[in-house]
Amino acid sequence: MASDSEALQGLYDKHCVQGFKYAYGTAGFRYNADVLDTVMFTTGVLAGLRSIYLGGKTVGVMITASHNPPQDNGVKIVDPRGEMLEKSWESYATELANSASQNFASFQNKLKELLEILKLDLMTPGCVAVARDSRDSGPRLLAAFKTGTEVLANLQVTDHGVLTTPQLHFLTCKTNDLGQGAVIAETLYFKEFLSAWDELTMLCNIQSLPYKIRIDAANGVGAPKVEEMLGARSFFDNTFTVVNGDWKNPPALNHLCGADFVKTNQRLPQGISGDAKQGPHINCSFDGDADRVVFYYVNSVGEFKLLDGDKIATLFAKFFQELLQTAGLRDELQLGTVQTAYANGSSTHYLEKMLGVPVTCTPTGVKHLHHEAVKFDIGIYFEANGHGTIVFSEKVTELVTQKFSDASESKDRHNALQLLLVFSKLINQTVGDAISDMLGVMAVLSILKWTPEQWDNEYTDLPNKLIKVLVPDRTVFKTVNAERQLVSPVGLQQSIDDLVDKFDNARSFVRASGTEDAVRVYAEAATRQKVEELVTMVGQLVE
Ligand code: 16G
Ligand code: ZN
Repeated sequence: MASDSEALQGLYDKHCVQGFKYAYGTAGFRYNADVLDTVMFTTGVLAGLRSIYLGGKTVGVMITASHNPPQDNGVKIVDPRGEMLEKSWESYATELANSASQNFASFQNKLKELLEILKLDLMTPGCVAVARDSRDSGPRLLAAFKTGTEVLANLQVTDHGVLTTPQLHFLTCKTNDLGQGAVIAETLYFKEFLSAWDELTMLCNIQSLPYKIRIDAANGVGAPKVEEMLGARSFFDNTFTVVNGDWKNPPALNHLCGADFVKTNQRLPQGISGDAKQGPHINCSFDGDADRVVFYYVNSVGEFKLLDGDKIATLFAKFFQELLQTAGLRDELQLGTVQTAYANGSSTHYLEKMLGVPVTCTPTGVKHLHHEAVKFDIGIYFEANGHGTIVFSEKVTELVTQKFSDASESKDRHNALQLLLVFSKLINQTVGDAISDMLGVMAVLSILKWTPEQWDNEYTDLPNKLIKVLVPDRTVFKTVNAERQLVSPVGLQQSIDDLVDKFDNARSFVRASGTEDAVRVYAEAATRQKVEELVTMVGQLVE
């Protein structure tokens, strides 16, 4: 405890160094691990304050840099329901970190100011749950974080050790649901999703997966977790293989593998070959903290075919629409999808025109998508990069339970109603979760009896390309309309539009990255060659 100045300084001096300027970005603070000690310390303080502010509810903290290279790390705060930290607190987090990065006196003043604005007392009890991914800077940064929590006198800190990001979101939510006294451990996560899987396979009479699955775990924390989880069921015996599972070798993390590598380079990761002798199978890649997943296969003529976040969203949309129809709930429950500007134009067309499912577009970043998805009864959101989930409103459970008690309903209808409930348990609704999404996709494919090709054939992606352009100051690139239009630099959007008009079926947008010092340029067009031309030309306009 550090109510007096000297004790507070003692804690500050243990980890804080001066001079770096921090900003809470799309997914928290994320930088080279060498500069993170100070912000880890202040995040310990801030997470504690957030818990006290919320009446002692448990607030989660995840130490990870997701798909970034091994030398990076980061930290993000998770609110009690498992969702991302509320926006107004992002600025408190940034201000507190930057005050500590100036000197002790500024930190002390900023802390005092926050306590006054928020009307908080450092003596009030609170709870924080923390976990980290497999990076080698994790233990050092965790220690700085824990010292920060000591600034609060009565803060209970639960250290969950090494977890995937979605496990931490899930456990944070469960801790608050189950209340004081409940034993919250990782086993709860495995149990929850495995029981949903058991229920589903029993209900649909699925004895085994239709084909084998190879999981590229990006040499990250997803590897031991998915192995432990699937290993616990004989159902999965001989049906899955983990490749790039070397999570105890931090320099290998995300290197030539993982969801981001596969999506960005549109090619197979290291360790997975397109060899036809493997027998029928599907592949998927997680990212470094297992909150993203993309699928892929190699077709009969040897081409690499990606089944990304858009394909996952459309698969679920089609499936749930049919399920609602069979359950007799199509008019009563609203199904909708949420995408970003990166969604392939063909996927949006398929959802809106072929399926008749509404699509909302939001800026990049899970918090934006999640926020819109909860407005639907069944809200499916996926970024093209594979990050996403499905959220179910309370009305789903209520209506299903109500209909279920009606004995006059047919057997098919009963089954569909039950399936809706089981899916709401199989999906990690708190945040995108590679393991839970993977099981969700495998469940749908097994029920529909679809091969990867059949899934892929629902629509054809427009050729697309994403490039990164380095500019002197990316903050001048300001967008509106869910990042699809630039309002600054003035005139640039008009020039892009004039270019796009010269191409068939084309689209292009430019936005400043929220995680890197660069501007991203995305383009789609009717052919590979045209998309190359367009993206290069728009890139030149931006430079
Ligand atoms: C973060 C976001 C991810 C988004 C990416 C965009 C979360 C948890 N993660 O990793 O969803 O796609 O940023 O990065 O929200 P960019 O702004 O550099 O393009
Ligand atoms: Zn991630």
